[in-house]
Amino acid sequence: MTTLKSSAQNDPPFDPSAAAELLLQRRKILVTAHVNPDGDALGSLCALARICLGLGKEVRLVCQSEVPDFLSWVELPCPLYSGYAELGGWIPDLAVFLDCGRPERAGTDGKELARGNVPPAWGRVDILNIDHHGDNPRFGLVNFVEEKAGATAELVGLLAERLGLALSGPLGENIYLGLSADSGNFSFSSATPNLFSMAARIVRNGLKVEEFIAKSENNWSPGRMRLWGELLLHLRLFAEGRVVSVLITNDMLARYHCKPGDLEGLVSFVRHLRSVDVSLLVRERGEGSKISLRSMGGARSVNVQRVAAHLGGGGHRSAAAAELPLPPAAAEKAVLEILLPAVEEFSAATLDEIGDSAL
Ligand SMILES: [Mn+2]
Repeated sequence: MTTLKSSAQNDPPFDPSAAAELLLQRRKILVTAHVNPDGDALGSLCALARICLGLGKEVRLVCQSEVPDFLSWVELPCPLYSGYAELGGWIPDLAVFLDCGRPERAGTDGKELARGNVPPAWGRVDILNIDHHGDNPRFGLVNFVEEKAGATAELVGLLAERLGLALSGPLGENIYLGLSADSGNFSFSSATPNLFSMAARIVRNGLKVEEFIAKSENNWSPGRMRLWGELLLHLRLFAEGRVVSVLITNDMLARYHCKPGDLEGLVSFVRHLRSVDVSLLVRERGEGSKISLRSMGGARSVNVQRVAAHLGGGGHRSAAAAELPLPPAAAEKAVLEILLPAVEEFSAATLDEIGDSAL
């Protein structure tokens, strides 16, 4: 007899009950997500607002940066504020942090709130922390933090269902956005059976996949396409092609009338190269640079979270980022100094493994 087993099937189910209970107890809910929101952050943000509104709560959405162009098609359920100062006399009795591996990912307001520094009239504001970053320091009163969740939206979806809300209509679409964004359109190792079955429930509830892709993916500007063309033309390979690096300056963005959001997906795209174990994107930002790293995913991948952590950043095993106070070329050099030995080490370890299993 053959027994089929997979680690994913054996994962314990994620339990949203403590998060659901806390949400039910509170009335005025502030919901925030990380700066420079991606599909998971914005999808989770909108979904959580819809959950709160569905429960008859008052809700305010706060994100310290604008909705990027590539997500401008997402319909917000209520206004999005850029900071607590804009909330006027409105005082929350709960703050929900979404997709924030650290409180400061929500910007300065989020960082101060987590430290207990809030406007004097507010008093104490408890935090519900919903996230899937392994290095999340569990800064909430309730922490619904599951590293094995493929997206924060997966956790928000479970929370909605626990509260009796079906994942359909705009709520279903918001969750689907988060699931597809963080799983690379269902292609990374984060595309787990649980994530697929939630996506299937949403499709069963009426989401039209083709229409979703038409508005979420097939919406590039000519400038964005040409920018990618130039960047791909000049990508560089290191460690016998196991590392690919793309460097972007503000001048290049300006030349093609592009914004940083137009780079969304590029760091994953260059992994299409056959030889590549890790992709690196270095982008000029302010006085310094933002670096993003992706590895192939899975248990046998290079752990880029560790590389990012060396540089003061964080993230997941196969997707991580950091900010460096260096111009792009110097930032790339600093990353490669840590990354290349890690890739060499990984190759040696993998060869050992293959050698062992061949015996
Ligand atoms: Mn996420």
